[in-house]
Amino acid sequence: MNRAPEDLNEEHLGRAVRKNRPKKKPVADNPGRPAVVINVSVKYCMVSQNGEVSRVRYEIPVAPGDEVTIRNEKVLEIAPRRTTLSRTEPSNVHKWRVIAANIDYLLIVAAMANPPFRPGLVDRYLIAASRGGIHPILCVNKTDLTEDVSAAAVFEIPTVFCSTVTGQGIDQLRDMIAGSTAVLAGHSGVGKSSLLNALASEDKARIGEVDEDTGQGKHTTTNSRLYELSNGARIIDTPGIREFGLGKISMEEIQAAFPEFMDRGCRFRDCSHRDDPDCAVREIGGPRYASYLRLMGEL
Ligand SMILES: Nc1nc2c(ncn2[C@@H]2O[C@H](COP(=O)(O)OP(=O)(O)OP(=O)(O)O)[C@@H](O)[C@H]2O)c(=O)[nH]1
Ligand SMILES: [Mg+2]
Ligand SMILES: [Zn+2]
Repeated sequence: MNRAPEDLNEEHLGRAVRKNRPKKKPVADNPGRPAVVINVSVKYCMVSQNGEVSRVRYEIPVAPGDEVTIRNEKVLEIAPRRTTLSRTEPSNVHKWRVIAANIDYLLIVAAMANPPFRPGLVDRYLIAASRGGIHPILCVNKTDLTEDVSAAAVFEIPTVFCSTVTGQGIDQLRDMIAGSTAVLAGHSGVGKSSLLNALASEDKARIGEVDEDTGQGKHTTTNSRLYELSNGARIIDTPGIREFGLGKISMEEIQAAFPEFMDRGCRFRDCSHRDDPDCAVREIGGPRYASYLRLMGEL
């Protein structure tokens, strides 16, 4: 009977072969310890093991939310990522950056005023969420500043109207993400860190103030960081951005982002909703249609 070489056991190997075999690495002695990445800087990252935070080196690129194994104060390996939120670098559209890993919810934070609402960014986050397998939740913050939230009520995704001033929506949002990992994303100044502070109110003593004071009376987040809440939620606060680079977008991705256009009764089933005749979507128009045209313009 022929045996594959790996079937051969010790008795089948000559003495010389046995002697020259590489020594076993002492892996069994120190298998490493599991941890979650909370914050990344050059060469080093902060990791948490059941709330105990330490600083370790890494060579394989890591992102907040990564489940890693640590050995000898170094990241040994990263577990396969369940989900990722990624975008292209502002300076290089071919270079991808993983913003966060293993996230369940993308909290797209927007304000109706100060700064003004920009639907284009929400559209882009929705495509990123769909690509990354993450559930989006639109958080319309600063509702204390304006009564009219109609511009934000057009998205067919779970939406929470909230205010860190009046406390509106905070309990609802906390319940929605309990036991999950969520990432706060949006323009600078919309209130991401304020929402984190409000959501983490019970953990304040442990977490401390989230913001970093820039010394100019302004608190701007400069580095993403994961926070562990007592309700089991993990929240990643990220710096505000102007643009969200998506790389190349496909027609299918855009159409999937506008499910409400499916059954509007266009003459053609494969209507592009641009210049096809008898297009009901074009006829109805509105802010979602404007969003659609904006994204189609990028194809
Ligand atoms: N009126 C009002 N102001 C708010 C609310 N939430 C936050 N703010 C204020 O908005 C400003 C920006 O809030 P931040 O939480 O720092 O915003 P951010 O999204 O984390 O900003 P970056 O870190 O720069 O991305 C601060 O002055 C907050 O006090 C709110 O619900 N209502
Ligand atoms: Mg912030
Ligand atoms: Zn159409």
